[in-house]
Amino acid sequence: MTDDAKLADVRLTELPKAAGGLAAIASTMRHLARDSGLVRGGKALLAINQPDGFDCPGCAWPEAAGLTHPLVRAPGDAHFRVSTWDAAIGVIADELHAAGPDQTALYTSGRTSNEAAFLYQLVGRMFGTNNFPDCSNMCHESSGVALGEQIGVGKGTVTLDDFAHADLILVIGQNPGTNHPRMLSTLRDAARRGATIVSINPLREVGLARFSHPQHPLDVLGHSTALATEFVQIPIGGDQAFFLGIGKAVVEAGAVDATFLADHVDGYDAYRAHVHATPWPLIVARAGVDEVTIRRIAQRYLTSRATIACWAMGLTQHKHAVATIQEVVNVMLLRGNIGRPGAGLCPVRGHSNVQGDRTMGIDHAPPLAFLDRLGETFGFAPPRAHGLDTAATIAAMERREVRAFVALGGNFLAASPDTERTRVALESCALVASIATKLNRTHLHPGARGVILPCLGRTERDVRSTGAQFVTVEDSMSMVHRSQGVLPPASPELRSEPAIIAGLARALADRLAPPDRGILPTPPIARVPWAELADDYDRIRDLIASVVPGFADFNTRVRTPDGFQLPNVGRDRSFATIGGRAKLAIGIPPDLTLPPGRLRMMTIRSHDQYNTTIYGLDDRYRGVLGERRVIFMNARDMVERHLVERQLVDLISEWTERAHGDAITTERIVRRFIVVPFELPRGNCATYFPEANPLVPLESVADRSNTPTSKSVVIRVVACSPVDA
Ligand SMILES: Nc1nc2c(c(=O)[nH]1)N[C@H]1C(S)=C(S)[C@@H](COP(=O)(O)OP(=O)(O)OC[C@H]3O[C@@H](n4cnc5c(=O)[nH]c(N)nc54)[C@H](O)[C@@H]3O)O[C@H]1N2
Ligand SMILES: Nc1nc2c(c(=O)[nH]1)N[C@H]1C(S)=C(S)[C@@H](COP(=O)(O)OP(=O)(O)OC[C@H]3O[C@@H](n4cnc5c(=O)[nH]c(N)nc54)[C@H](O)[C@@H]3O)O[C@H]1N2
Ligand SMILES: [Mo]
Repeated sequence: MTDDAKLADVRLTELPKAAGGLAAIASTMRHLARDSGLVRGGKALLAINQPDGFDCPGCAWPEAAGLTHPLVRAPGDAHFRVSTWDAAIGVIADELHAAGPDQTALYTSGRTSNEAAFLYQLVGRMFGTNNFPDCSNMCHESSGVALGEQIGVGKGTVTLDDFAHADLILVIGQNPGTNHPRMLSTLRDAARRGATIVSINPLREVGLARFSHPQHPLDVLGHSTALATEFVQIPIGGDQAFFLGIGKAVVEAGAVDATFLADHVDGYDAYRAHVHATPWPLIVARAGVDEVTIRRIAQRYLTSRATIACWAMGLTQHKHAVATIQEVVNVMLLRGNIGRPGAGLCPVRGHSNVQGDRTMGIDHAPPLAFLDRLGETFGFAPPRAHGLDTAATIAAMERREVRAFVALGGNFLAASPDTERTRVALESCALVASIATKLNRTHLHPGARGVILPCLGRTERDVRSTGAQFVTVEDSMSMVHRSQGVLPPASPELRSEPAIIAGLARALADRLAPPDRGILPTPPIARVPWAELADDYDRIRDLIASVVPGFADFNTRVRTPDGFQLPNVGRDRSFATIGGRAKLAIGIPPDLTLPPGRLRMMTIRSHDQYNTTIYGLDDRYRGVLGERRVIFMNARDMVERHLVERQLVDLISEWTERAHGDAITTERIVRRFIVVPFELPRGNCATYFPEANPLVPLESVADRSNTPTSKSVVIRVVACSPVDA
């Protein structure tokens, strides 16, 4: 390094030995105090996950309202102005009407309740579009595609109780210590009972090493439980080859469950031939894990009577994500580890209702059977052509083929890939409207018109003319239960999501069927009793019961203390939706060789953030305080590039596309990131989401699920010149 290259002022600390404990309580309380006022926050904390409380919105932090009136920005205005509800909703209805259904996109983030999601997809489809991009497209879409093909349902198959009976729990590409803290107590109980937990991850995440329970007095005083028995430090993207290797070892050992395969699974002969034909050296080279280790984990798997495989974004956000997840499913099918106690598949979801939103029809490629039932129930012909997902929506905006954009929650700009392009795409729209609990970056980059509608958060009481309402959500284990806010609303102006959507539906119906239309028949959208639905959510649930399978007697069953569980053709081993048999998949693992000098970058979460909402700049589990624009690098990769700890660097991603035989490379850059040495595999590096999103090329998506490859971006690291620094 040159003498005058500047070092950043960032504090790097020792990594803590355990996750949870007093520090975690202190941190949660700090955020509650800052967000909601300590009194509101304290009360909210007590009500989280109680039978009569609201569901933990993924990380137990209540939302701050921060918004109390509808806001509208007119064309040419520099600022938003306070508006009335009618006027603001009228602007959205006008713009949707002008753009038409094909040029409208309706985004959903995963906190939306079942009731709101159902109304939202209904109004969108009655308007005439399947353009329902959602956060799932960037999240577990790859899991949904992989599982849908292999077991006939795009969801996990385990229940919480299975964790009490598993011998082996694989935690693959997931950091529960930060992102699923409630899962840690489940893992701790499993570990105490003697279950083996194997973490497969490029990082030795502290939260998986040891855990002290914040509600357990002894734990808080410093006792902690060892969690992961074993840690496999896999390079980014090595999982497909790794699991092919496990499968090969199982087959070679003659340890498959032949009865289960014969009775329930298609494709074993082809699979066996495929693993025999794939040599160990190729598997080892592509997994980046040595054969001894692969065989050791395979041995653990062979001796386990019941195994659960959990995974999250470390598997879903790669070009080969679908094939990788299918290789995990293959391994599980080989020994019948699906649909029996203590065994199964567990894609661990993010947002509290992202799974339920999909069940309710938030889907750009909805099953035709769903559309048929929707059409029968509401007397209309839903559009059947596939709509746009998240990446396709941004590309369509760039081509001026999406003109009106409505977001039910979320932060589309900051969460999407290729931030700069997404910003320009949003700004090119005629309308960007958001229904939100708090302001975020997306709202600051509207199109010609911008509308922001403030809604009640999940923690707030929702009282309609028929009385206090509750909503429902579905968790990662397909349990449907109630969620009811306990706090007084931050402002009497706030409306609930179902009420806002019903209001939009009526305004749209007015435009599509003006009162002076003469003898023309009333269109279906004008025949739905939107106002009554918004006043009594039981009526929405009755409609859901008649459209969505598994929701019969919805209103009765959801009033039981724990709610109810949806049927699952994987768990019941019927595989009824795919002809009665599960499928083994054949895949060839990718060659991960990088061009000289390049690194493969994953974008990950820190402790003090919830997706695009950053609560603090510390990541105490990774020992970085006060700064998020950091790049974690292997020390030898640093030396090779003459970089030192805390040096300022620019990160440049490269994306090559082949068009008409020509290769065209585009570059994206983020400046002044800080180098932090970290124990990760050679050739790999990590940055934080969303700071590094400008580097993720819009076209770099997973095969078949179209999920942005946020965990696999090829970059080079360049020292900032002394002038920059
Ligand atoms: N506090 C908090 N909780 C959250 C969220 C939050 O932002 N903050 N977000 C919520 C949401 S929407 C989601 S989807 C979940 C996300 O939960 P996670 O999936 O745990 O989140 P990430 O930080 O993206 O971490 C992915 C993990 O995958 C590892 N990884 C990366 N690439 C690979 C790979 O190629 N192979 C393997 N085996 N591992 C890899 C990373 O090292 C990291 O440990 O969390 C939810 N909960
Ligand atoms: N590079 C990179 N990009 C990623 C990821 C990654 O790992 N790396 N992860 C991806 C993943 S897994 C996901 S899920 C997406 C997340 O994408 P989004 O879901 O779009 O993003 P969030 O940050 O969760 O959205 C937060 C906003 O939602 C609004 N909100 C919160 N609660 C409510 C509510 O109850 N109702 C309403 N109406 N609004 C509410 C608030 O305005 C808040 O600012 O990001 C994806 N992007
Ligand atoms: Mo997510």
